[in-house]
Amino acid sequence: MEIRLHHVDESRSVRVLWLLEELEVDFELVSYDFFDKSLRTAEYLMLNPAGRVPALEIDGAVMCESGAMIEYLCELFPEAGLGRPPGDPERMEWLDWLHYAETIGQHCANLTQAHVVLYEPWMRSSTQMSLEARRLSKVLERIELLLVDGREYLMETGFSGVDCAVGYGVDLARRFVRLDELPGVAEYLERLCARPAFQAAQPEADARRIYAQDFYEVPDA
Ligand SMILES: N[C@@H](CCC(=O)N[C@@H](CS)C(=O)NCC(=O)O)C(=O)O
Repeated sequence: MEIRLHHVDESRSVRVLWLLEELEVDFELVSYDFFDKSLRTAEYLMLNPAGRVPALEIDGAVMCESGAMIEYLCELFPEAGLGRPPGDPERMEWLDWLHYAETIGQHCANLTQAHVVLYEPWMRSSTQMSLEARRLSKVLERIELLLVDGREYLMETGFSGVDCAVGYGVDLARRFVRLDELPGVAEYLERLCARPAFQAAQPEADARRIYAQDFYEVPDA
């Protein structure tokens, strides 16, 4: 089987790169720069007409949604035990968290646009940035509530593909929201960061990053 992942460091394609590392399968990685318009070339738009990452090729067929990629890859490699297939008691919960990753993702994307892309103060609104940060913090509370009883990962039975989806969002959210008041989330993130597959999905030391800062304060807030 030929698997090729089209990827930008620190973008949503990290979810899929991390999962592929967890699955320990062979794949080819094609990297792009977030800022240089390489996602807008005719060649890339043939793969994903929306000009977004990730794009995932599996034996020549292309997928363009990271959540669907996670579900599909977990089904392709069931022996890894990272999915919760139909009939599994955790199936409903697993799917719910898989899609919740985009509830986190939308706020992270809005905050990234405001702090990183709209770099001139006149382009952005601190009211909107502050609101987005508060909404992101609220969304993380759902994870805090789940982990409060000592659960280590989102599924009670252990680490799974949804931790790659949601965990990527938590790792990004910490750049916009202080985790001091979400100790369960902070510990969850530490647990995820310690995983070799998570580390393998991080940028090389000299890579051009989307995020130059560890934390982004809301200006004039
Ligand atoms: N729902 C999609 C969102 C993909 C997406 O928006 N990716 C962003 C990076 S996180 C992107 O490619 N942005 C580049 C652009 O908009 O030009 C997914 O989860 O795969």
